Amino acid sequence: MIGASAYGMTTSPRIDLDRLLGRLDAFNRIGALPGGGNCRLALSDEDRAGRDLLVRWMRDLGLTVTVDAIGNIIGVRGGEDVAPVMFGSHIDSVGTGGRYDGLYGVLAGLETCEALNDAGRATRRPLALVAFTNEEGSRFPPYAMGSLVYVGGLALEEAYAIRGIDGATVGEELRRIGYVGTVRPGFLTPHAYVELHIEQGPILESEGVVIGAVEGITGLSWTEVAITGRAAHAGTTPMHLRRDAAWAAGEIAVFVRRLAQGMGGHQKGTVGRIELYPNLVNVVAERAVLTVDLRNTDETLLQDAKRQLAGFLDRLAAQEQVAIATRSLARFAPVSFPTEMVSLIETTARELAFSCRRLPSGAGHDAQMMARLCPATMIFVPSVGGLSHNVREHTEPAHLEAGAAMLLHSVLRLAE
Ligand code: HGY
Ligand code: MN
Ligand code: MN
Repeated sequence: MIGASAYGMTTSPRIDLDRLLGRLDAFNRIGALPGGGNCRLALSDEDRAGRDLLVRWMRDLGLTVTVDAIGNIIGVRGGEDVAPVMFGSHIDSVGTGGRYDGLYGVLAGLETCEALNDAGRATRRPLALVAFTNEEGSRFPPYAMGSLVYVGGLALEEAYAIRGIDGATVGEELRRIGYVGTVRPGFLTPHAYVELHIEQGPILESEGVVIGAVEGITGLSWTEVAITGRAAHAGTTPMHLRRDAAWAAGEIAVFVRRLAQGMGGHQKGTVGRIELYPNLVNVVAERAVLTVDLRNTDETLLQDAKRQLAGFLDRLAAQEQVAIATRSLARFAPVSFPTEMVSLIETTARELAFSCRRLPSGAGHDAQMMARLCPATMIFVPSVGGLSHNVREHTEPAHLEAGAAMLLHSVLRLAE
């Protein structure tokens, strides 16, 4: 086990890796995909089943469980009447989800509580383990919706009214799965927030480093682009007379890729969704709806990327004589975590004899929102091949154990 010397202490609480792996296996039977991986889209039946299991496990450990009005699940352990240390992540997944994105941070939090129970260890500050609603944002944008509502960045009624990609609203689905809590989101103001998560990128693995002390989270812009052209016959319509929405969508996907490659650095650009109408082999597409995901850790550069995209869409509309309408689905500035929180992770890693390096997060996380409410930071562990949002997502058990030990000891340090 990595950092075994750290466990020379006999009285301190210790992570039980088999118990953590057992919970990951049990939980990942919910929404399991035939070829491996998971699909637990936010507010789906699979999400409900996961929520029910988590609530049961929290109660089995003696946590006081609260569900707030946006469905965030918070289990509180002991402590005096002072601000709690909050930690956790999300249990919803993307459609081609792996076994660890979000879930690992929540179950390592549960393991942290059970390790403290086993050691009979009380803490001065209450421990608040949270699973935020709809972190992924794939079904209902924006991402990190539960934590955004929790910190007051999105009104509850606005969140309830958001219509997802399958036509249902957040409010309808939250009611349908029975997770509209009575408590106001934000009812607990944490002393600090720590989120353990897989890196989902290649850096830690490529450098052989076990722990990432996350300095901050990228800025992000999600835009829905609706293109209206003219349906026409694929065989009889001369090429110069076409108003081809599919062709315009393809041009945008190429532009976004080249924009990100041209800017370099931390700039990312992704066209993840394209829907065509009527989507038939012999009809020039009348409509296309696509999404553009732009990210940069530098807000000025992200604004520049957005400006370049807007200019390109204007030119394309004129050139192809199509109408192009855009709608913002999410827009968050980059966030830097307080130095003292990042240093806390580095100090804990040193004490546990884990290699550690600072790095930014290219993925969005609930910590980006919680940073508005209290001092926040994240702990990363390596992703094999840097792969995530892919059913083959994997992290080695020794690294899962290291991350959980980091969470346990970081939380303990903050709770005393
Ligand atoms: O999109 C993201 O970065 C996160 O996985 N929701
Ligand atoms: Mn995640
Ligand atoms: Mn994710």
